[in-house]
Amino acid sequence: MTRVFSGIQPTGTPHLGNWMGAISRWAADQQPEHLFCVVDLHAITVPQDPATLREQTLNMAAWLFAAGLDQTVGPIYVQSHVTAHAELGWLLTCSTQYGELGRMTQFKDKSAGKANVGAGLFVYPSLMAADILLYQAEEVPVGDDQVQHLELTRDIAQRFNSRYGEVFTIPKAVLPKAGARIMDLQNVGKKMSKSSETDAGVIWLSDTEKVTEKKIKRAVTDSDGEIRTGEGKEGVTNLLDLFSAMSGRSVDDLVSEYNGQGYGTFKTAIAEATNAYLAPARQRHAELLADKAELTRMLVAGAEEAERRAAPTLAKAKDVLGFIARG
Ligand code: ATP
Ligand code: LTN
Repeated sequence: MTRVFSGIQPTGTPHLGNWMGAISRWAADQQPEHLFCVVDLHAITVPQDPATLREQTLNMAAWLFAAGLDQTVGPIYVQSHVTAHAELGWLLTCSTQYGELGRMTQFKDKSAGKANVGAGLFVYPSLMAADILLYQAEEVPVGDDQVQHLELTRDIAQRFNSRYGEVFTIPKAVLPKAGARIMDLQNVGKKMSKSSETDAGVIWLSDTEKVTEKKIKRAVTDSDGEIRTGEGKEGVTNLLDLFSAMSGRSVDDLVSEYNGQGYGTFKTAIAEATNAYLAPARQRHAELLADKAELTRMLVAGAEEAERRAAPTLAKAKDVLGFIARG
């Protein structure tokens, strides 16, 4: 049984990229050794309104359960409920080099042009390393934007192990075959992102069916009318990737069915497939959010189990660093 950990930030509502690259895949093969976390400590690396953060954390947790993740199979929880994350995060920050953090593209993107950049945004990857290493995770299912953070996590773990002894398992990123990087429907040069400026390019899981359809029909393509991948076909390729991830059919299979039918027919088929695909989760999400006390209770149960699993590694890391045991 492979140990798995992954996390998602409660910043904004999730979109189809998060769903394809992360949430739906986590649910597809959930096992008892898998942990999934709403990483609220990571969210505060950029300013957050407290009431909004509280609401979005529950909202994101509800999407995880709506995807089919089951608290009775393995822990689903909120990062700030398990203090070991912050504690190991600090220990690992002290084993991470300034130069390594400065090279992270996510940091460069999120700090570019900002006058006040919090130190938390800079040390974000050390906390992410702690999330993963705390549970001796072997695999981390993520979209491809997180591969660089995973490489750094491996370097931090290897450095710590060679200096203090074998404490951490060296994890690896696992990317989905389709949907690892869904692009913005209006700006195909950028990944679909919670922090996108153009609402029209992002399909929010919370969008109505009508809005979903409209956004797909307006997705940027090109003028040659051919449904295939290749140079200059970024918009169509993105739609094919999305369709493939949702339907489980190969891109080649979709090309042979739809090429020659025109973009209108192709987009209508994708819009219908998307709405049909998301319908059960959208419904379940609304039901879960209607009982916030129950949702919170489920998350606390997940946190208690996660805490139990995290304790031995945290204790070992503190011991090898030379901290005096409390007895
Ligand atoms: P933000 O814009 O706030 O950085 P985000 O949209 O990148 O948010 P995250 O919370 O950083 O979302 O990512 C959660 C998970 O979703 C990660 O595993 C990430 O790799 C994946 N993911 C994010 N965007 C995409 C995308 N466009 N396609 C596929 N996977 C994605
Ligand atoms: N950095 C990730 C979110 C994240 C994460 C993690 C993902 C925080 N900790 C641990 C996997 C494992 C993001 O921005 N998507």
